[in-house]
Amino acid sequence: MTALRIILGDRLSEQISSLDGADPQQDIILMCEVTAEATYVKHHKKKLAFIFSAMRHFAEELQAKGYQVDYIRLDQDAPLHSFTEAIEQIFATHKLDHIITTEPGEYRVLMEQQSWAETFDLPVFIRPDTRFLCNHAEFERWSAGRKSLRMEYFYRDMRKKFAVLMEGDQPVGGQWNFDNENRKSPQPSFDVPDTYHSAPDAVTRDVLHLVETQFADHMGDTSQFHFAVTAAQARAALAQFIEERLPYFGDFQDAMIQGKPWMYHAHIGLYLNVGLLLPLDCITAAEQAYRDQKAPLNAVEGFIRQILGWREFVRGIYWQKMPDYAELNFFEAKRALPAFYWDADTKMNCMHQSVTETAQNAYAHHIQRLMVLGNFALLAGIDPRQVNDWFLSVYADAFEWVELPNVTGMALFADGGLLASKPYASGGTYINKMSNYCKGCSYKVNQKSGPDACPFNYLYWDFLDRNREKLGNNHRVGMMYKVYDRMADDKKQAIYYDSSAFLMGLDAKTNTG
Ligand code: DLZ
Ligand code: SF4
Repeated sequence: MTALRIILGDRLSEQISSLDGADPQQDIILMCEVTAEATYVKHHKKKLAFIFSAMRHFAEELQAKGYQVDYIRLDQDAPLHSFTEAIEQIFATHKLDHIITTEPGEYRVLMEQQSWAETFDLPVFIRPDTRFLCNHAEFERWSAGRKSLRMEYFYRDMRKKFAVLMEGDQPVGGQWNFDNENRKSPQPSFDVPDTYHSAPDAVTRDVLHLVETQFADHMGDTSQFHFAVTAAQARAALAQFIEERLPYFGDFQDAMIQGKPWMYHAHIGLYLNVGLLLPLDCITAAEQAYRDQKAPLNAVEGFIRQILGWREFVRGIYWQKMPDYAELNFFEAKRALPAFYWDADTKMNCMHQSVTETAQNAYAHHIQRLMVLGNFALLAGIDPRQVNDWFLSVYADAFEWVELPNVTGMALFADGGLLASKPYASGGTYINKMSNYCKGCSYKVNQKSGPDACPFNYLYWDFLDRNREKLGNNHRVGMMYKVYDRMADDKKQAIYYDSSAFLMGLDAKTNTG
């Protein structure tokens, strides 16, 4: 029995289930670069280069181990459009009995995989993605009968299940979560270590050329490409993070400093999400650093929570709630995404810096994404579909299973509170506390109204006022309504007028802030 084994661009691990039991002599492994995947949203150039280069390196590694890999490139004479077309091409030259693949990271692709049995009249085996630490059945069991789903309880169960940071049945340090220690303000004088750099080799240089020629109108450029593109390099990137940045990761997790895009974050999400790193390897390395007294508990716990808790949790929600989840729009937000999400042309310095760094690096750290870029979209009432497409295309680590719940659920509260207990809305004060952006801004963060006032300030109150019907009963927001209701009428009016003028300006694209 000869199998066609399919490996998609975000499943680049020898542990991937579609390779289980593979016969290197007989089976054909198919990997394909296809235009549909590169363009269904216009992925950032560095993201495309990262995925294609990592795919080509992985194919070479499999070939060196004796596997027969049929690798379809986009820079061949007639590039292929879709996965289905690529399979058709293989069947034209090979006699194969069945197809084996691993479930994808997107509902859209799962639908495509499920159509293959009929299209090709063959058995198709879609195996579970065993790289994740919580499978679908376990997540169903955990979530069954719960009124609301909160990551914290899920995370505690995962800590116990994998005996991570545990002393017997108790959490190390007597607390599950040290987030309250993780909000220190930034010091611009910090000498933040640089992120991992790997020089592009011949394979990567080919891919960079391909991306520049075939995807010239996508965001970003390909200069100074430095991502890891093999598992060995990704492990080096992880080791560098653990050694140089993990000790400070917790304290300054929410800090933003102008001109320092990488801060003390790990920048390994892209490697985890395509399979160059495995979750337990990252968790074990961080825990070891704590046990060796090389990093404090608040940093290590915070990092582990992202991988063992949040990452698994959002994936569970995604598969449980799709396809409806992609359509949710709790606030009925309809505004078009402003052009400055692409060209950074805005006077709001926090937005300008975050978009500029996104364009340069296909990366922004979580608090820029959440508190600046996501928060603005929430306050301004931008259509969740457009916000999701933007986040999905511009970040190298973004695949729909992780991007959609983070944006729709966490940043936009467009699921009405399934994922978060209240909208993550904030005015300029919090951005000012956690960054030095406001110092270089044309707007004044301390001004609440008038042409120079920080737009986040009035938009925050206007957002609450606009959505009272939907949020008024949320007891975590109730306090803020009390503050608003106590404001003098002229203050309320100023909020309304400033917000209306600003939002009309956004719509007219004359005043983009
Ligand atoms: C994101 C992406 C891109 C840009 N290109 C490819 C590709 O050419 N070939 C491929 O196999 N996968 C690619 N991917 C990832 C897919 O779009 C999709 O996110 C995953 O296959 C879902 O598991
Ligand atoms: Fe952003 Fe407002 Fe600060 Fe300007 S003043 S950087 S718009 S928070």
